[in-house]
Amino acid sequence: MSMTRMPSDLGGVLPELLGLDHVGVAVADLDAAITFYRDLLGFQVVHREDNLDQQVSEVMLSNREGEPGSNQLQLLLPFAENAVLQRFLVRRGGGGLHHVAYAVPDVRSASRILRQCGVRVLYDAPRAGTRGSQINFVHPKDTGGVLLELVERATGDPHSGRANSG
Ligand code: V0V
Ligand code: CO
Repeated sequence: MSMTRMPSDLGGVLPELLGLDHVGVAVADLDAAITFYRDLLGFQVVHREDNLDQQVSEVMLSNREGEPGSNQLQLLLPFAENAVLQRFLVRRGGGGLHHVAYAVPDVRSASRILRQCGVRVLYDAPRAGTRGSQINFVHPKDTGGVLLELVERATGDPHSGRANSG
């Protein structure tokens, strides 16, 4: 970890962290992974999307379809030209835990606060994430080894706990 300022110096960081949004798992075979999580563990596929910006095919699964935004697992199959994720797959022997995503009400402000703490937030401006969300990432070398994603869910997203909680 290489934080230059600790949260206590700033009077508390991310007071409105909404909780876990999803866990991202990189896979080399999407169908095999879906079969495992759906048929063995009882997850349901709740969303599929090709994200051209991130160069991944994504499948979101959940085992609590009625509960908005909870217990989500994101399977990621990199496009062939996604060199970074392809490298990750090779290093992890064909797949592995890739990132943990947290929901925040405002990804710009969350990114700014984290940057003020000295951690590397990857994008200057948020980018397009799943289901119309806006996302940013914190470098795994600044989090203790886990790539951290920040997600601002789209307004009205039926899976958004915030939108549903009024
Ligand atoms: C790389 N490293 C990781 C890692 N990826 N460590 C933990 N978790 C990961 N996911 C480590 C790697 O083992 C090396 O450690 C070091 O970082 C440099 O590796 P690299 O192969 O040279 O990787 P980089 O630095 O080129 O790229 C790593 C970053 C890249 C994090 C910068 O993955 C990135 O830009 N990620 C953000 C975008 C993304 O991940 N998109 C896919 C999800 P050693 O060997 O030096 O110790 S898209 C998504 O979630 C969406 C759309 C959504 O949720 O809506
Ligand atoms: Co993600």
